[in-house]
Amino acid sequence: MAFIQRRGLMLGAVGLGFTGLMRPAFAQAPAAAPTAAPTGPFTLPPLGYAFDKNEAAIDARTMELHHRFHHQAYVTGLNAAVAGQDALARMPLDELVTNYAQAPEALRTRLRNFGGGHANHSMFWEIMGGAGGEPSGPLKAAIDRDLGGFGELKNRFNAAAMGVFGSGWSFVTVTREGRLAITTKPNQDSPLMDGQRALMGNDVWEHAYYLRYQNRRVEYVGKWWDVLDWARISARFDAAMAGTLKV
Ligand code: MN3
Repeated sequence: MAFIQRRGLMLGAVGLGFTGLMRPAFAQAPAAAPTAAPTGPFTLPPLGYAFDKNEAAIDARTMELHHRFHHQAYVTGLNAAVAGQDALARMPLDELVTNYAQAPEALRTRLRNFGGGHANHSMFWEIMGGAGGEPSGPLKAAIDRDLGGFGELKNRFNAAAMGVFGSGWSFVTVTREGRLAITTKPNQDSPLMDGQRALMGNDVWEHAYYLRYQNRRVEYVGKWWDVLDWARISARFDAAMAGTLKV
């Protein structure tokens, strides 16, 4: 009987809400509802150059769509995945991607796809915006030592990129032992997931090249070298060897 009385009081209180007494609280409800997508902790990094800077290989419209919408979608998805997960939300991106398999099972696929996508694209923008050419200094020496020289690197990297079935990436990685290696990954998987660092990589999802090249991935893969920034890639190599390269 006491329960019924209490329930009656509660129903009465709800009823009052619609008559005006509780209107302030009722009016605030929509703002508190979990409908707005979280805007952090991860954010879209600025491109660092104009959309037409890579015109020699990638048209400005593709660059804009790819950066503003495709990459943003990975950031948005990652923020939604870590919402309410304080330990995950505090992790730096490289640690989150490296350790995604230890996360709660219900989150793993989203951390893998969105976290990997955020890391891969952040690297991708950084290494472009240049004028191609060839590496020099310690990076050139490492390429000569581990990959048989720059010409051989290009041949092997391009063959790897052409061998990606469907969507994925081709990478030059820095292994745990500090050696360079060429590898591919499906979807948005990252070399971080193998305990390696991505020195450089090419996105061979169709969204990266379809407007200009349609199905001709081989032309895109060949042209891509003309917009690489070897100063930045060299800086990434130095950071990887110093243990400070993140994504
Ligand atoms: Mn992409």
